[in-house]
Amino acid sequence: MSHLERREKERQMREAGRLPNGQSLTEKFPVLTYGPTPKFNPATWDLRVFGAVERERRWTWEQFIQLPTGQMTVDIHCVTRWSKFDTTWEGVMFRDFLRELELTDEARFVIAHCDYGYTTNLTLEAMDDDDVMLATKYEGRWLHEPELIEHGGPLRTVVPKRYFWKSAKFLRALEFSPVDKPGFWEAGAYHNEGDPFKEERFNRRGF
Ligand SMILES: Nc1nc2c(c(=O)[nH]1)N[C@H]1C(S)=C(S)[C@@H](COP(=O)(O)O)O[C@H]1N2
Ligand SMILES: [Mo]
Repeated sequence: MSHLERREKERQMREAGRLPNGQSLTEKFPVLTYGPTPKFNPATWDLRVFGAVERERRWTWEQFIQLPTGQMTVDIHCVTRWSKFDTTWEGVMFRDFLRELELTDEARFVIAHCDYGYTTNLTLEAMDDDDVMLATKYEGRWLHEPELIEHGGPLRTVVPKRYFWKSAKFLRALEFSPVDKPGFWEAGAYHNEGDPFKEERFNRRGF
């Protein structure tokens, strides 16, 4: 895509309400990970659910991939100012996953816990949306394949209505919490909500 073509596409997407202010279009898929990429071992991998639930739960890889899956094509927006349109993901829709659980009345926040300690927080309200997914595939290919594993294999959340740092790669546990727990970036300079269309990039500490 030439420079002029890109500018034209950005103009169209902004007019269509799909390109937030301060973002520009990328055709690449940059990798942004703080720290190393974990190795995936299907024999030992698990996904845990704990906190404000009637019963703590655990899925092995074999069990997790038995869950019903869905597909979605969405735009993603990174706070480092790139946006990528029409990315296709497959996995367990978060709303379907919630039906597997029994939350207590206290559950108000969802904290995603990843390998190597990365965390990110969102309200249950933001997570309980029809475009939030626990994704195992990108563009039809497993995220744990070597070419894609840096993008969060074998499992990541995808939360299209928030900046992409809130889409947790290498997901290993979901904590339902009565109180908010600012995550890895949110505890620093990043905004707690991170809505790209409101340009919620930084909090008061980061301006
Ligand atoms: N576990 C984990 N998840 C993470 C990150 C990380 O460092 N560790 N980085 C976040 C950030 S800042 C972004 S922009 C996206 C990048 O996803 P990508 O590498 O697939 O583009 O993942 C998010 N999820
Ligand atoms: Mo990011």
